[in-house]
Amino acid sequence: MNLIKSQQYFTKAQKLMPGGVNSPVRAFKSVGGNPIFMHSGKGSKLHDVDGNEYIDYVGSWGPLILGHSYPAVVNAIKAAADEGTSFGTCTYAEVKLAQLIITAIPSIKKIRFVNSGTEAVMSAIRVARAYTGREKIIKFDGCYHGHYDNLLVKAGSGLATYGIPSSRGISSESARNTISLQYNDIPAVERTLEKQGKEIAAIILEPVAANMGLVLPEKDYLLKLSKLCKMHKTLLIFDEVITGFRLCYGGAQNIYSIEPDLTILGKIIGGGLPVGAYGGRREIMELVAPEGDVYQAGTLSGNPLAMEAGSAVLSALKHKNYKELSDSLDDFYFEISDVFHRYKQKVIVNHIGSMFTCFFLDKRPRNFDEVKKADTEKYASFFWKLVEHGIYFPPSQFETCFVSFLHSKRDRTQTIQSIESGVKLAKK
Ligand code: KE4
Repeated sequence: MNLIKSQQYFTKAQKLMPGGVNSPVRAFKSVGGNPIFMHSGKGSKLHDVDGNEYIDYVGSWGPLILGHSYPAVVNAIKAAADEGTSFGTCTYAEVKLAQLIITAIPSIKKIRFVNSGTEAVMSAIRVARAYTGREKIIKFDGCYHGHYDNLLVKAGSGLATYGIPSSRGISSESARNTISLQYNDIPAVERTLEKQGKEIAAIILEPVAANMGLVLPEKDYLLKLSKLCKMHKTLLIFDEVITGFRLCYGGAQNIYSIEPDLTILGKIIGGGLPVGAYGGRREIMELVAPEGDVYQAGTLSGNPLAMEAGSAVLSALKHKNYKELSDSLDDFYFEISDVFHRYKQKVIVNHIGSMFTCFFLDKRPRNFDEVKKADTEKYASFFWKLVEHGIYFPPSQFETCFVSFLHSKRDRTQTIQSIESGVKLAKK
């Protein structure tokens, strides 16, 4: 397979940027080899700089539920750009996107746009501390909420990929206020709230965990968390940066019928442009400056191109049939599992809607400790066999695959065939 240009570009990139990348998980370190440089995307396909084509299951790590270069999104960005790229003023584009999101997610009464999920998480934690007058935060091992100092503790995504529980450079002060517990372990939350409830401002989690690979909440887990938060006057923050508009036209909260106090959004609501957002109960969000005295600001927050891209995505998603997509994928996930089963490969396929992970494990993982037992070497070999067959999975066992509305039945058939070819090779 010709990856010459990617290798040349990576050699140059490594001289210019740390690890040659602008985000660690792109560096392919956990799967070995050099990262593939992509040149363009169309629908479900990616094209690299050497002319190879791939069926893409990364989707820019979640934003591209409508696939690459979705015409309505591209046209919205072009039209907005023709009017100017940024004004540093109010624009109607922000109002439009805010209205679409607030109509789709009832728990969000007011919303603030920022430029990344990390920025949204930082700001939500700040306003939660201001609202409760408390400092401590509960998070969960393997959940990832961006590279915010306070939450880079036993985090997932790139930290899990590199097996680093935290990060250097984090002050002991900022980590001191963070308690990280096992996901899906209600008794641990009960014990912690019993002991320290009066100090805990918020519990933050991914309602469906996607940064340790895909791990689903167990029955009533989210409901029990919500009840415990109410009992201890601790705020419940759903980080829906991935799940927002991924599993339905709204948040995972709409599916599980839970109303968190605050919600974090990103990825899909920006259609591939840099956007994050936090929002929730009116009395909490009204603490945010300039209405209140919790300061948060951003030069490019609410950028018109990103706002118009987001509105184009949500306007298109309003008419998409999420259930049909999910139902059409049940056979796909079954066939993937069946291939591994037929070749006696110990692989568990966790899936929900258009999200899935192939864990090289023999038991369905419920939390980060169990996920960490996955055979990352086998995953790495599997990843490269798929690349050779024109299939692009995440370059990490601890990330989630995403299917778009643009992936065709033919794409799925080709993927199954490629997985079977790869597994057959692995058996030799
Ligand atoms: P950003 O700051 O990267 O926009 O968002 C941080 C974030 C917050 N919350 C959740 C649930 C997230 O998944 C993320 C970022 N996701 C990772 C991929 N799993 C970003 C990929 C990367 O770091 O390059």
